[in-house]
Amino acid sequence: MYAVLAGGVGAARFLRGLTAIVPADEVVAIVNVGDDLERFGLRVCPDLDSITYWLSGTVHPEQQWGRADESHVVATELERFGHDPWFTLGDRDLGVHIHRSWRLGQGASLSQVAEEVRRAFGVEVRLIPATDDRAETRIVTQDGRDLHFQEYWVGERGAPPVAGVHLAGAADARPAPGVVEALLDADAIIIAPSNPVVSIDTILAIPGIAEALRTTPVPVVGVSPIIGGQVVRGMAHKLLPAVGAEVSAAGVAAHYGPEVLDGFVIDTADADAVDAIAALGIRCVATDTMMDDVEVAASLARTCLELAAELAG
Ligand code: FO1
Repeated sequence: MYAVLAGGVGAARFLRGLTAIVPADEVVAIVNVGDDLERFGLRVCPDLDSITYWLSGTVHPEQQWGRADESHVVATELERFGHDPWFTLGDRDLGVHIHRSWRLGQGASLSQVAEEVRRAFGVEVRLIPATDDRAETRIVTQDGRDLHFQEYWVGERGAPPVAGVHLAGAADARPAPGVVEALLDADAIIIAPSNPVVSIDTILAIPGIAEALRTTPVPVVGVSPIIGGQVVRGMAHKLLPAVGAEVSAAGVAAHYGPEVLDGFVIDTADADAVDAIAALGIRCVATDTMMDDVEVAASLARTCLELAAELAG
């Protein structure tokens, strides 16, 4: 069994590669829920939904989030009442949010609903939210505002300079059922090339998860989300400095640290960082990490599993 700490798009691409080389039903993704938000009384889970849509082949190919063949009839009707369409919810996407919110209203847990949704989409990878409790990524801007992640990223296009990031509610949150067990029983644990601050740190901030990673005998291999010193997608380059981390492959390895990481896979463009990362006590390998297609993602996944096997040996 393979456990993958996952955010959104980068994790989805990696999981497509991993499930090309190992049986999908041997893969468990522990998914960030810090991006989640309530909209019109509905619970929206961007990272769980992005991975579900990617792995079921229903993701919007250009946006890389939301659904392909989407329409926005409901969103347009909502504008009739003066609702600002700052966060677009398509009609097909709303189907998931309505079902999820209805089930949560019946008392189901988020992990129970995540299991129903991924099965309904024919996704064989088990998707477990990092926590069933409320934990919300907040961005503190340098001008003193405390914004929900989506208000910062979508509402303000990620423009405001960032002073800090925190996961509101983390102190009272518990790992969802199956999370710690997966981290202790896996053959390998992979930290996907997701945003280190708002996708991975927000998983590690749930009490018990970072501790499980530090104490598990299972090898933990991370994948750098930085290629050639640049982020592949998103805003990690704006958030890493806010948490005191350098925007580089070595900076991310140091940010996770040798307590968590046993190995780190970086891109060949950053191969000059291999020695610096090894000096941290983290075994480092350079390979092609730009997952433009499933073949590269599969090759990257294979490199991760080979490194994990070497570390286990
Ligand atoms: N991203 C945008 O840039 N604009 C949107 O209106 C938007 C809506 C949206 C709705 C559902 C969903 O699951 C994701 C959505 N996203 C949107 C992407 C979202 O901000 C990101 O997927 C993650 O939260 C960050 O990786």
